Amino acid sequence: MRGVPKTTNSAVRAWVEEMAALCQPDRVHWCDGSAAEKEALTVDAVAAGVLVKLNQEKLPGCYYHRSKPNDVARVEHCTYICTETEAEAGPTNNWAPPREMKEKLFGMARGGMKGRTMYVIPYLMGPPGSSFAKVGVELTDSLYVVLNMRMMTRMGLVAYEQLGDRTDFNRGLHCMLDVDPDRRYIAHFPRQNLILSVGSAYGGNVLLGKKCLALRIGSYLGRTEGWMAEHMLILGVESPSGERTYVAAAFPSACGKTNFAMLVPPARFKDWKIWTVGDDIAWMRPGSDGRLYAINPEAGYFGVAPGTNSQTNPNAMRTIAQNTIYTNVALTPDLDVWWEGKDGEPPREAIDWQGRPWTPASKEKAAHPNSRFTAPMTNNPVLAPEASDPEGVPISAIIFGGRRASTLPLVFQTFDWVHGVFVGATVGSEMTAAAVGGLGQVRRDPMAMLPFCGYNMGDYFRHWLQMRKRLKYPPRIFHVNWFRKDGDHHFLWPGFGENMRVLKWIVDRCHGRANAIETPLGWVPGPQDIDLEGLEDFTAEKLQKVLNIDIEEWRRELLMQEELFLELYAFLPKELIFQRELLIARL
Ligand code: OXD
Ligand code: MN
Repeated sequence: MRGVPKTTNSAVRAWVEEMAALCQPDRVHWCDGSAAEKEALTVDAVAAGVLVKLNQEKLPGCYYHRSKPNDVARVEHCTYICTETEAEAGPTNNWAPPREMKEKLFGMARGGMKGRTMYVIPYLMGPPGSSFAKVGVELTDSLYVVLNMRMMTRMGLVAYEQLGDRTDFNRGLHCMLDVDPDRRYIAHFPRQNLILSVGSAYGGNVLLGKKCLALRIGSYLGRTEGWMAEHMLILGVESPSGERTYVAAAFPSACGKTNFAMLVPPARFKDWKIWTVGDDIAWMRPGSDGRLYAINPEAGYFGVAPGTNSQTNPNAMRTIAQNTIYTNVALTPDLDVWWEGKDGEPPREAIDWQGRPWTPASKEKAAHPNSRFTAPMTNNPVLAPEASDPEGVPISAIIFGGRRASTLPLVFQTFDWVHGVFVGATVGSEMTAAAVGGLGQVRRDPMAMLPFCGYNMGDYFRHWLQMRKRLKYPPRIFHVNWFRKDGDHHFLWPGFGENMRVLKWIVDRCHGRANAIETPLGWVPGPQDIDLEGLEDFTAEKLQKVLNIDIEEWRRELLMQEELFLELYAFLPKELIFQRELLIARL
């Protein structure tokens, strides 16, 4: 049965027909995105055991999901960029010839939905009516995907309205198959605007609007169309006088983008306000006034649960108190959820993320370190109304950052755009649980895009350099490190809401009203330039430590950076090699 098409767009209909003939589902369900549909599909998901209804008194509208233990994070080793040539994908991506990969994955999908339903998910990335926005159609056999995509994107008929009778939508096919890690592929075909995902049912591998379209395919389209798709949060800083300054920040996965995007200023800054535009992805393009404008293409948050509590992120706790899907956290006997680092005492007993009995005496964690919440952005009490502005917001500052126990100071400002691109290109970070493998090792993660750049990283740097020519008022570029530690492995900087102190310096620098000291790395705040009032136990000496630049550590850092540069050498813009020389000379 083919279901009733919810669009007259013949290219969409043809794509669904073709894929249904291939995958042979028993039914085709054309999603419309309505509230009634959500209700009905949620009932189906509970009946099928895909979702567990949580305690509705404590968590109204909330549900729980466990993925297979072999399927809990993004899988970079199974992620492919299938450009026409290997050089176009570049040395940091897995590549396979498009025809070969399509044959293989369509072969795997053949008959793969027998006995199942194929859901047709039309979705819009970006505000309706925005010239930034892109349409995708994801075909999936997972109800979990439908219900998550409904929060993470503007899903439903709105997407067909934006598309009209054009044919340039992203085609996405997702088949769970038997969720076998040996038969798992996330393949991107940028030239064809096509994504094929098989063998997974988890987050970034299967919610195709997010990493696959908004970043990998998006970055490729951005280069050809003259815009940028970046792994960045977007926030608005409102000063006591009502001035709003917008900032975009790129930190690698699970390094606190969601926390930063929802920051609650400490008492000292009570007249300041932070507004969230987005927490993970920014699409940016030059505006007619010469500034860089950004939208958040998403409509929800797929955030890391462990460590989220009313101290670290009170706005996230409010956001996920209703209408949220929790994945791979622990389940308590009264159908509440728990994770390491949640408020209060651990439950006396629980079911862990693998479905096994758990108590505080258990050796293993109750929640998977990469367990997640999915919530609509409209739940966020500090959602910026501009998040739905089709024009986006003008960006004054771009911030790069990583998780670094040493070497990188709390904050510095780069000398100019080209220097900023060099600093972004050399971002290093200790790996987290968001991707499989390598936990804790420092790896280079240029612009936090290493797992998400849909083409050659060297060309991506070149694109960044070229964007400067199209901007009359380029954003200032900064680098931050909230994670520096002392000799006893204690964090030197308190982080979270206190990051407001650093953010204020950044904003003031953008408006030309804060001082700084020139160092070999860039401009660094002097001892008086970060407001420490009300920050207990934080001395000027500690500030000096967290801002310190140690020349010996930097010599080692330069050698570590060399690793990436050697890998990319054949493709690197010479401006970056020159920036490296300049840094060596300054050091
Ligand atoms: C994410 C990630 O889920 O970066 O946002 O892994
Ligand atoms: Mn991310």
